[in-house]
Amino acid sequence: MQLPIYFFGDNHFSPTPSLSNEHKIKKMEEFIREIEKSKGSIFIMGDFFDYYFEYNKNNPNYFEKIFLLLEKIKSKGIEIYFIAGNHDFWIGKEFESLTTKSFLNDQILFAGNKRIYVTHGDGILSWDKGYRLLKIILRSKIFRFLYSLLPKSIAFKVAEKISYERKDSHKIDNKKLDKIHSELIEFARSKWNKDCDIVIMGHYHHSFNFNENQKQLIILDDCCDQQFNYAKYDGNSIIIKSL
Ligand SMILES: [Mn+2]
Repeated sequence: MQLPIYFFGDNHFSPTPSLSNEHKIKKMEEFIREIEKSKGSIFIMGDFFDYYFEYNKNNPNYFEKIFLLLEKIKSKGIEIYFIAGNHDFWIGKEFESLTTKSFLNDQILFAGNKRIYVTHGDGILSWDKGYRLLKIILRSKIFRFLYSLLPKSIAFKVAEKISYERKDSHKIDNKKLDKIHSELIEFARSKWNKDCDIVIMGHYHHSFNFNENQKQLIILDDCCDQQFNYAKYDGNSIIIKSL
């Protein structure tokens, strides 16, 4: 994996055209201009798409513009890694071919002199039990096959509904936020104990950093239409930046 590595995610690019989508694309183009000289790799941390389902045949490509952006990045000699989020785990060969490598599960990176644990961040919390089961069902081959048989217009409506409800769950108060952070710190400690130095995740749509004994937990903020938040790892240390 080429250094530096740029981590970002939660762009939530929508399959339907919108002004917000156009702003996000502009922000991402700005990001590409920023990184093209230093080459390296990008690591997309999931929920890059708000909804993504790839059909084996007659796949409607809602994301032509986004695919062109990825091709542009690749053409500049930058590697592209992708880890699935809770909105975009139904990727297929077409999307994968645009990336250097795509992953459906958490990864440990050995790059530079740190070990980095990368996760989207969903399904970690103690009260996510029901969701963890749902996650297994939704990702199963059989569910995916049955879902692919639905008329595309209906499949799309179902997905829009799920997507909306999932996003709603991000509206939380401070007390809940503290509880979330303390659980994520516990999660990070379990990875630090297994020799990882940095645990990085997205999903929570806000920024949070925690250091302990030279180990780091980084929760990255999202890439919305106003701001493109990312982390740059040069092989020694990781810094949080935004455009
Ligand atoms: Mn997510």
